[in-house]
Amino acid sequence: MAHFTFGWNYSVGLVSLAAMSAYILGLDLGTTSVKAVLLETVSRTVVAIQSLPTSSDIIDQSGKKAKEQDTGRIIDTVNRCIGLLPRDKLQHVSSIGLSGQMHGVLFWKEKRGCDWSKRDFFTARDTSQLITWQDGRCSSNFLSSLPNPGSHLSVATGFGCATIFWYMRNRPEFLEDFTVAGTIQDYVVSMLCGLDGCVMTPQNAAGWGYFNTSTNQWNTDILKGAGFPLGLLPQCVPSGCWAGQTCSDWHGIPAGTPVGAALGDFQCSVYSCMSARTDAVLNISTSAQLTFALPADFKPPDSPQPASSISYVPYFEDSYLAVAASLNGGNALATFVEMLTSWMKELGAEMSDSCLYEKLINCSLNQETRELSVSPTLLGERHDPLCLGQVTNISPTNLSLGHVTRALCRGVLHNITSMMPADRLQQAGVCRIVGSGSAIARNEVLRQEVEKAFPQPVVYGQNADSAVGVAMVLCDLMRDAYIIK
Ligand SMILES: *[C@@H]1O[C@H](CO)[C@@H](O)[C@H](O)[C@H]1NC(C)=O
Ligand SMILES: *[C@@H]1O[C@H](CO)[C@@H](O)[C@H](O)[C@H]1NC(C)=O
Ligand SMILES: *[C@@H]1O[C@H](CO)[C@@H](O)[C@H](O)[C@H]1NC(C)=O
Ligand SMILES: *[C@@H]1O[C@H](CO)[C@@H](O)[C@H](O)[C@H]1NC(C)=O
Ligand SMILES: CC(=O)N[C@H]1CO[C@H](CO)[C@@H](O)[C@@H]1O
Repeated sequence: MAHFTFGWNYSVGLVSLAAMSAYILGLDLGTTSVKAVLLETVSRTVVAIQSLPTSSDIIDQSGKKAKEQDTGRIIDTVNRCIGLLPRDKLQHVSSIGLSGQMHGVLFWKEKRGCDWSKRDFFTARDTSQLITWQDGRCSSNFLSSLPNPGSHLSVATGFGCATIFWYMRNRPEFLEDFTVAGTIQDYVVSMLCGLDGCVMTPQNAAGWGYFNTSTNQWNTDILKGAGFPLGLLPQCVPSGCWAGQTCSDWHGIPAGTPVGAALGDFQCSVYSCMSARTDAVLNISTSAQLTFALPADFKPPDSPQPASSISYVPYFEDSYLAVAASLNGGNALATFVEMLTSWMKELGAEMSDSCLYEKLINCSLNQETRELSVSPTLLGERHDPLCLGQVTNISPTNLSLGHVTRALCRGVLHNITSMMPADRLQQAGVCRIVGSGSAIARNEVLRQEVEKAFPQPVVYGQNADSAVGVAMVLCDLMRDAYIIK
């Protein structure tokens, strides 16, 4: 296997970068869609962007809460998406970076996992379906029967190693058909480079469970003791290194183009909008996440901390991101709008969701309310699904639409800051909050609440985007302007 690490004196990409005005192809394989971007290396700007839904979900007929996606359809979508990018630019792609949905696992056969015979694009062959991070087959009883991981991250249903354990115990014959396993983004890297096996970065490996991020090694002793098929574990390589070079022309991208080992979609999304180490990223779309980079000497705890609302995921080099992830974000506001729309329908006064949304923002923009309190945990809590949303401190004078909308937006912010308090950010040296995500972009009341919730200045800029992020990582590595160094 060709394997080049990024060194400061030696970089494959740099040679071709100097030779021509070049682009980096960033590709993100998400849960519902594929996105491809071309980043111009000199200006570090996005010059083309395409995204297509994968429509690859497989309906579960087992009644066992399986969540699988059709690998062939995902690969087909990747090819169609790349095919929509301008061909003249694809011919000048100097490197390719991939990120994608984490935790999931897909199996294939060594050397046989794809077919390049239809020149220019490959089709999946001899692979399993992708068992995604949303797979629910591992019950809590099943998970508690597994050995304790030698990792600071606990193992959950939908995590690659848990899924492999599930097959090992429930359908061992299924595993016999395969010799290699990886995430969907690792699979695409293997195929593009014609690798025999699979290489995986700590960003993706940590999401499978049973991976020690201090040593960057799988928990082989623990897994071996439990009879786990160790041969399916990918080879671990550093985040931000090459996996190999393309073994064939691909939509005009010349054979021999370097391909980075696949990264995690979350880390790349953070990378796309965290422009200084002292930034924290607050991302509110359907759900909400608040993230900052820990100092270089940070060491994660030596065992899983299931009660903690903050988790530590590997970033680049030996650094970590602290992450608070809440289930509650734009979905709480969307539910409120849907509720009002349906009430109005019942009352015989119809209005579109978008018009209603605008009016809600208008009427709460200058509305203050301190007493009325909304706890928007509509989906329950991860550890307590029955603890649902609440509205408290209702008084007759605080019940206008403006009051309620304002209180709801404040509740969304209160929820995420209760998981990662503003003090904690200050202690960590965070100087600025970068606001991102569709809910923040469209809702000025939410932005006002963000600005009230943090003493640091808030900026709204580049939206968090994994495909852009993975291209930026390669661009910065080649220019030696790697932020994390
Ligand atoms: C990771 O491995 C090192 C070296 O064996 C060990 O000291 C450490 O406790 C392990 N970390 C976890 C979280 O188990
Ligand atoms: C922002 O939210 C989107 C959608 O939920 C998610 O895919 C992405 O990873 C998030 N990024 C960050 C930096 O939190
Ligand atoms: C915030 O939401 C999370 C669920 O995502 C829940 O676990 C937590 O308890 C909530 N906190 C507050 C104060 O609402
Ligand atoms: C919102 O307020 C602005 C200015 O006060 C007004 O021009 C606009 O029509 C309002 N929008 C709605 C949907 O009421
Ligand atoms: C902002 C606002 O109207 N606050 C009122 C909410 O209700 C309490 C109790 O009735 C009042 O004291 C506040 O003035």
